[in-house]
Amino acid sequence: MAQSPISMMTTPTSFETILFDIAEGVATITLNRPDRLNALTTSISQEMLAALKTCARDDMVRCVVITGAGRAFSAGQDLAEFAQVDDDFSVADHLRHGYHRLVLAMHQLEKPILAAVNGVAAGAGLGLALAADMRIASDKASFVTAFIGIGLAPDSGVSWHLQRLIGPARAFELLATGRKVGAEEALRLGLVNQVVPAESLEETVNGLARQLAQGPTRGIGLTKRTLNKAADMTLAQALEYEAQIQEIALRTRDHQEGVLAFLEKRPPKFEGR
Ligand code: LHQ
Repeated sequence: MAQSPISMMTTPTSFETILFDIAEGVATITLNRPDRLNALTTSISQEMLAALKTCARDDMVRCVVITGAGRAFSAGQDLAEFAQVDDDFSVADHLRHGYHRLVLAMHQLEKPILAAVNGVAAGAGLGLALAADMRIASDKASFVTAFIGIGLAPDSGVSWHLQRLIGPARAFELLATGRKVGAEEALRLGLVNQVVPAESLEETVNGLARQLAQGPTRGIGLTKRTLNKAADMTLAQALEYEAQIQEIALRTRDHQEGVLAFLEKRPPKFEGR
């Protein structure tokens, strides 16, 4: 099938539209087109995907933070880039080659992902925030589904994540009206885990990320896998799946260390193995 130039994915060798940094077990991906509110281009999607692959491969990475440079988290699809597509452009292929890979990479990464939502998250930018395992929002953050504003239905996993987080009726309201939700309302709805003053967002997220990065990474990854699977299972299936996963968790070094540390009345020193 013919691909539009904006749909073609190649692995970049250096990053131009994101910042990527690894320190103390925490990888931070910063969407970095602040003058465009970190609107998502093919380039930013490719670079994010490459960074997420590094996060999956590198055992030193034990927690991932995704955030935006400047005053926005991300305004979603770059509509200027989108306006330039040619006649044989397929939006479905664009989604498959870009956002699907990103959202699935986040979902499948068996390491915790925190979205530090520093400002507006709209459209596919909201999709990325929702695909994280937790969202810590600045009091200046806001959430806009945005799709309906340009006559579109949800994509980038928003239909799947949003109704699971806030329920189908609220998800419908936000998708059908495009109403902007502020940080405090997002907290009440269960869209975010925590709201903090803008000036302490970085410190709060880094503190939590470092705490998670010092945790039993395999156990956390298996927890994520179990929750993901349970979302589509019957109770009986989920019980059986938990039992199988526990067999794996029980064989990790960090489980042994956790029990030993408890018995020796000292804090555990988890190595992520
Ligand atoms: C932007 C954008 C933007 C380019 C602000 N693009 N420049 C998938 C597949 C295919 C097709 C379509 O979509 C999708 C998935 C999606 O993501 S659909 C949803 C796409 N996103 C939107 O429709 C959101 C559009 N933006 C807005 O509604 C507002 O900008 C928000 C609510 C995000 C922020 O509003 P303000 O804080 O008032 O900022 P602003 O509107 O003044 O924007 C600042 C600048 O950023 C401005 O440029 P300028 O040159 O005037 O300073 C905007 O044009 C630019 N910008 N979003 N998505």
